[in-house]
Amino acid sequence: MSENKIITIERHIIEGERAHPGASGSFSGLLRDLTLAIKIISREVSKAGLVDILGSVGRENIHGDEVKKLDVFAHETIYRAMDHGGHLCVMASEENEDVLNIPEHYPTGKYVLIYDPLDGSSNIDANVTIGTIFSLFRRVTPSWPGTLQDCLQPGYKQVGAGYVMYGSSTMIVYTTGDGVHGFTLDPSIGEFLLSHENIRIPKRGKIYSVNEGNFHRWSEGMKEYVRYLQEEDKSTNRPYSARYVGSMVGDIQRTLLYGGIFMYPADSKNPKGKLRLMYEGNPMAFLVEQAGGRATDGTQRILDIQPQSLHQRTPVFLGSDEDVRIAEEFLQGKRDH
Ligand code: AFP
Repeated sequence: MSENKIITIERHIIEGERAHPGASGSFSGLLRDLTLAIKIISREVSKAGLVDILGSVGRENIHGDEVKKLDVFAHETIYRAMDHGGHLCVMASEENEDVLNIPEHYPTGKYVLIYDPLDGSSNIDANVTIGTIFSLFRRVTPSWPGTLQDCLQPGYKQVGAGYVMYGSSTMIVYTTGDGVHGFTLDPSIGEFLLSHENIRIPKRGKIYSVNEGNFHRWSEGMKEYVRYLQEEDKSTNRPYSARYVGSMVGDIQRTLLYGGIFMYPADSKNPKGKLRLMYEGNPMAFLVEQAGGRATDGTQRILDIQPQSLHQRTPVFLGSDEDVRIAEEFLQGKRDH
């Protein structure tokens, strides 16, 4: 008989919290609420090609209800699942300009949730992997209500982070600072079961992931690095293979499991990069570091960046420790081959 234990995400979270004496259970409660939202979003995503949900906001479905775009649906579902649990003092969503307040008639708690409800949305219509990304902080202001100040914390202060991948199956991959663990949804029982315990990213990989269509907008160092990856050299496993989904969750999932490097550098069109520090950079950097990898903006650790605004952008270089270090050397002009 197989000795593998069957562990639901709920039990994993509760056992994780038990390891911290004095924990109130609030953190488990909020992850449980988030898991519910994720199941609802997963259900809608899996129907995306079947039902009339892909229309733009404002169109009506056959019932005469307004049809919401899937990203708006995901944004609202997470808010509605999380606003009344009493665990959060404020939220911020990639879909919303300002912070999202907890309604006055609900209790507030000590945590802050920052989320990208549906990342990679340009892939929805093609039925290609998309995801949800989330980041959790402890509040820094003393009492109700939470404010922008609670959100604008550097990534090293995250108490939890993760992503959901709506792919061939739905997975949650998360960390609370104690390794990275992956759970796969068994749709027949509606439970996420532990499928990838303690994910460790290889020290060096052989895959690079970047939107190479931007090549002519890159710095010389960046161009040189990619040329280096394409060169033939058996001793360093080059040339690397190129893979790019265009959904960060898909590209990061592969990078966590197989190693290599995922990049979205600064370029002449986006001098600060394209990806958002709070919604994409911080949570993915926390996961990659927890899996033993490295996450920088080319010069600085992403988790050390002090955010100035909710939607600020950052270049990202995430992946195997050795690969990201070599990329940094090229970007900083310390090597050219
Ligand atoms: P969308 O949600 O607008 O599709 O953006 C996805 C994303 O933020 C991230 O998931 C991808 O890695 C990256 O942008 C893709 O950007 P490019 O299309 O410029 O390569």
